[in-house]
Amino acid sequence: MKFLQTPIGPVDHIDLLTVRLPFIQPFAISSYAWSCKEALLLRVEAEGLVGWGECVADPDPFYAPETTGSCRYIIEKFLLPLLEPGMTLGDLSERMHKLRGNQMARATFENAVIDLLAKQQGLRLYEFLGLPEKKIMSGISLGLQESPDKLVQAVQEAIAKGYHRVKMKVKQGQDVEWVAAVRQRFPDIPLMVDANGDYTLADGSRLAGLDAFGLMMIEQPLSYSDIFQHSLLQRRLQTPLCLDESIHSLEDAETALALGACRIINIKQGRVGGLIESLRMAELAAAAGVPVWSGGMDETGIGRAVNIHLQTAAGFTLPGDTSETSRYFHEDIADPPVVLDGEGYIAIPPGPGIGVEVPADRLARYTIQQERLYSRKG
Ligand code: OSB
Ligand code: MG
Repeated sequence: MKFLQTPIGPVDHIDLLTVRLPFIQPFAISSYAWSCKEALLLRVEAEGLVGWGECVADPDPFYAPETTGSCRYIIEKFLLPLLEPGMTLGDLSERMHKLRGNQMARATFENAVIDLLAKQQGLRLYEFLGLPEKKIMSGISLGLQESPDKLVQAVQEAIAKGYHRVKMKVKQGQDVEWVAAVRQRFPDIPLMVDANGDYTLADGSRLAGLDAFGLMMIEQPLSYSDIFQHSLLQRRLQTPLCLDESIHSLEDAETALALGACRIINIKQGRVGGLIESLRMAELAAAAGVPVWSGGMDETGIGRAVNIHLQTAAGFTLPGDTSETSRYFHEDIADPPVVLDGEGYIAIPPGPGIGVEVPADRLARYTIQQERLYSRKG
């Protein structure tokens, strides 16, 4: 990773914004339902160039322990003070690694700095990371639906759009029969489920009932903090397990692979502390012959762009959860929006750095709080 040697120059301003964008429809998983996207945005400015970092933490701890509140605190008190002019990106990354946990906060800061450095070099993010250009496969994550009919309808729309695979959320009491309804109508589509930790090992036979449907994988069936029990479950199932919530670092990925707790890993750059850790994990998985894919946190166009660039890395051989902007938002804060081409692929956004722009009027419309955390001139 040669880009780790890039020196970080002086920064003029650092601002932390909170944005709130209404969802077109609520997004429900087994543990919670969100009706809007509320996120922290970190804006790092130097000589007129702006690096953006979107924090994937929610205001609540129902997907992960981190929250917008905890991330704000960690960024301000423990991350920004690490920055010293003249240090390299690798130095900063090493210092950030001394913080325990708080991966979402770390990713926010790292992403903003990397975006700024790429823009200063006039490089697109994937180029800065030393990755090759490629078209990105698309996938959609359908939240829990009101009825099997509505679910089948939503799958129908996703397939018509050209998505390369469909993920459906499941939970206790809303699983096998719902998957059966989709499979009956679409026997061959690449299909997977995500339980967001709603089951225990005692539900093993229920989960084994999913083996009949030729799913690509079952994502995070057991607790958000478990790896070992997933390894016991995996032995009882034919369907590959995929871990999301319980993987926060390269070491977690090593543990999961060593135990056989999953055969696929969902890499969310925001959940694992950023792009650098994500690339290490992708390398580890590729060496082990384990496919990875990029998850999403229903990000605005800023985080979505980062996820797109990341998927140019080797190892990302499965479609991720990057879906079109228009299925979440009437209007996003970033341009251009994510759209699928005629074959269901996603293009890498065109500009330097993350490649999307954040028009000031658009941003102002959705900003509910803003704070200057640092200014060089006092
Ligand atoms: O488990 O992958 C998940 C959204 C919020 C919290 C957790 C998850 C998700 C998604 C949506 O599945 C992915 C996306 O469309 O960005
Ligand atoms: Mg998931």
